[in-house]
Amino acid sequence: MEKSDLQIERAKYEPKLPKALQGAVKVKEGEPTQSVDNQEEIKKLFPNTYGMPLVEFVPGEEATQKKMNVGVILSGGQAPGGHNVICGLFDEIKKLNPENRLYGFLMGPGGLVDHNYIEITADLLKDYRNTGGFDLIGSGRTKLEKEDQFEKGLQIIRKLDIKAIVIIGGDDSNTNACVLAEYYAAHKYGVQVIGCPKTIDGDLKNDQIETSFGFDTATKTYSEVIGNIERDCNSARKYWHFIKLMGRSASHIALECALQTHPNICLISEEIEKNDMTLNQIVEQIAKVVAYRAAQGNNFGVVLVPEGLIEFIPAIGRLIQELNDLLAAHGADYRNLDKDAQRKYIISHLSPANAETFATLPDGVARQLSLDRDPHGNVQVSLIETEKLLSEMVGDLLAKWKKEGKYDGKFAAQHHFFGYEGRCAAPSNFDADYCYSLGVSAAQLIANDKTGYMAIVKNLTAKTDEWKAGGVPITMMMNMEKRNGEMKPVIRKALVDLDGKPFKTFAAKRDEWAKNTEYVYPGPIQYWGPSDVCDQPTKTLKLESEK
Ligand code: FBP
Repeated sequence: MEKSDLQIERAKYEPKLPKALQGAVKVKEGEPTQSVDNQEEIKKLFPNTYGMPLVEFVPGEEATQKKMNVGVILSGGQAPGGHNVICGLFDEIKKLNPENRLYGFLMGPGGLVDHNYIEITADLLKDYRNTGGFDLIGSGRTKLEKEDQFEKGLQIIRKLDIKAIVIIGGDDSNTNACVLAEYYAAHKYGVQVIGCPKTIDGDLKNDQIETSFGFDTATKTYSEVIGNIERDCNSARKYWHFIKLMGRSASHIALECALQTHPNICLISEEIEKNDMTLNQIVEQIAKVVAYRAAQGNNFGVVLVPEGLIEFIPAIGRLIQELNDLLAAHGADYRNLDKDAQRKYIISHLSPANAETFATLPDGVARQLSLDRDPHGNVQVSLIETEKLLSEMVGDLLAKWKKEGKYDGKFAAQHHFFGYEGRCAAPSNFDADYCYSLGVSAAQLIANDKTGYMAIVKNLTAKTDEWKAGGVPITMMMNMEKRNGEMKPVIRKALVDLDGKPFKTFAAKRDEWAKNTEYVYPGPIQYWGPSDVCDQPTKTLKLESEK
């Protein structure tokens, strides 16, 4: 495979590790833990992995380790740095004992069930150090939840003499990691399962996880392109750019990009939900800014739209809830109908209020909402063109205002969706270091016989040397939520905190950004150069750490 000059140079980068992980390591255990909610139910469901203590790694004594083989799985959407987690894991297990082996299961959790794997060797890994993507072993969204999957997985685990499986994934995949850990512990199979916090969405965070990996690089990549669009917009002064940004549920990505680029408008789904806003109110809010700027002679602007917006508009959220239950219960009879019959079927099976909301939605959106969910029961919001829906509705409202003599500007819209563009970018120095450290922590959790834990690295706004590494019991992050029509134990998703510093900082500035043109052009991620440019974490992380 031919490599770019940047790839060749970047491969030489040596990720920095926290002090505690640089030499031999020992475990310092904290107090027993509890789940964030529904303690009794979670304890009952996870009797073997509930209540375990937090773990921190501190410098220890060199000791010879017994040989151990490890399996690794990449699960869900790509996130920059996944390859570095695998590199950290590989290097550490080889350091513990050169005879240790690492196996990669192919194309996500399905690889474990179907026994598709490769051995990951130093030679293979050398082309993947500090690279983006998950292409070393591929990823997938197969949900690991059934006993027969766990048993089939066990066959290959036994054949390869694997001591532990590391699942690198988001909240859903780590929930499954915990279910698998509990199952293997309950059956006394002696197989450990360790999770690792991945997702560009940034919604896998809590008191123990400061950020999920990939968020840093993805938001910097999107902010670079948003900045370029802003500059184009400010040069031609003739378009309104509607930019949808990935992040299935939470608006962390949109918020971080807004903090980096100062767009004229950035919608935050969590605020829209809290204020019980309708789609028409959102449209009116945008149209007012367009009209204000037009009156100043500025017929241009940039609007950031979080991907998950539609689910947070309360009336549409209620509709989706009922649709989820309906599809879970009657998906099979509905799937064989043609398009028109499907629409009628849905309207006739919904409660009157939700049927009315459904009937008023543009055809394309209504259809997307009633398509199959992903294997974890989520609406596939990346397929819904909210940016176009909003700009069309804004255009219609402005045309109405024009007729009424309330507005006299020009409105021409351009649409963009940034999601896949950022998920496989070469990891920033932050993500390269963070991911490598997570891989090393995962190896240490395994060597220290832990199961049902997620590898963590904290204190991330300090110098890498001062980062703190360890593990958090996955059950500690769980509560009960409805999925596919049933109450299930899941890791609680972190939405944008409207009382938190990142949102408040944005909220204090957004009126000025709407009226004036105060764009910031962050430029591309830099891998070499002044530390102030190359090693800075996200604004979200910095503001959150200020407390
Ligand atoms: P994960 O939660 O698995 O990290 O994936 C998140 C995400 O990138 C979302 O932002 C997006 O909605 C979704 O994946 C898209 O999924 P797919 O890759 O299957 O199209």
